[in-house]
Amino acid sequence: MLTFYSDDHHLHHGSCELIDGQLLPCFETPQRADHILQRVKDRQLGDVQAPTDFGRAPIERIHSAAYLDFFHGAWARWQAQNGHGDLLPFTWPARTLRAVIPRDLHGQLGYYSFDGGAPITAGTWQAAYSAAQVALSAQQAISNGAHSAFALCRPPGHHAAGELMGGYCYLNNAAIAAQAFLDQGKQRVAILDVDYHHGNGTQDIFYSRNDVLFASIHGDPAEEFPFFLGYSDECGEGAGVGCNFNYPLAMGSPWDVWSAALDQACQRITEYDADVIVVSLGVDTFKDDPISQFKLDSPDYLAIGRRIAALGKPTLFVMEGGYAVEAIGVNAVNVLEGFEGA
Ligand code: SP5
Ligand code: ZN
Repeated sequence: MLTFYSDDHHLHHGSCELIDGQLLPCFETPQRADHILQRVKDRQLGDVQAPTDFGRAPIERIHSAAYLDFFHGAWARWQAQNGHGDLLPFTWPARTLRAVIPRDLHGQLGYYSFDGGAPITAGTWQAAYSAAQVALSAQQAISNGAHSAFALCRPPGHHAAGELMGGYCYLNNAAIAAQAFLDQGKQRVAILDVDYHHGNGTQDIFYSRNDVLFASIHGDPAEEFPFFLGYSDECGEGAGVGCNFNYPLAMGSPWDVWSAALDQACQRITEYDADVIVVSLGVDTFKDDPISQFKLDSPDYLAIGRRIAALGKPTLFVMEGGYAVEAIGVNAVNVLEGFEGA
């Protein structure tokens, strides 16, 4: 399997995130992608290629120009104010407030974000832009005939909506790639999100459409981030009714419970008869993940790959979460090796 990867991810290295009432060192670190790349090489999964630059147009199919302009320019504005440290939002237009766009930098940051977990640093835009190009390049490889490809994206993307960053995510790499498949002539794309957290951004982007099916297995949002989306009664709206499937699972869920949900999600994808599958590949379902509460073990990831392969469709794997850094390479690459029948 071809892997696409850019060193630009090192340009994004946030200091802290707001978590459990504290500013803690970011769990989402450059070492994550470094470990995955090392494992890809150790296992000789296949060639590793740098991305092609497809420009901003395919990103604008998912994110508004206003959002991208804000994100692109935020760091320079912060420096012009002699700001210290990373940019982190602290006020959001929650219920009872107005969704106006203020003039102030932090006002706009609150408008375009939903949590205090996605710091903007000097290199965040470039890292996120390159991650989107990594996803688009892997998408292109499949368009050109490959049966599968791995987009080793960092920062991740599935929490980012059209005009919203949060949950370590800025640009929705999986959604950008899915839209590119459609723009190049595919009729139906299925996105299977196996990250521990609900892919609220991806769900929102495609919620009223029937050309993208979204299926997500995740910690029950009644008890887990992102709390405000990802419940089982969210089935899509308008033309998208019947194209959104959430499988929220209890804290502590083990492999047998998780894999039963995977079977259900895969059954829906089979019924949908997608032309191509995009997997939002988070491995924060691992038993030793520092911020998550499922109990999957390393061999289980081989079984995930085999189950996805049984769908028999061209498949694009897009890296999302996973914070047990020592195991992240083994777990992520196990999915890919399981898919390839290793
Ligand atoms: C891409 C991705 O996986 N983003 C996840 C963002 C999660 N942010 C909130 C995490 C809250 C964890 N709370 C438990 C802390 C344990 N001390
Ligand atoms: Zn996650």
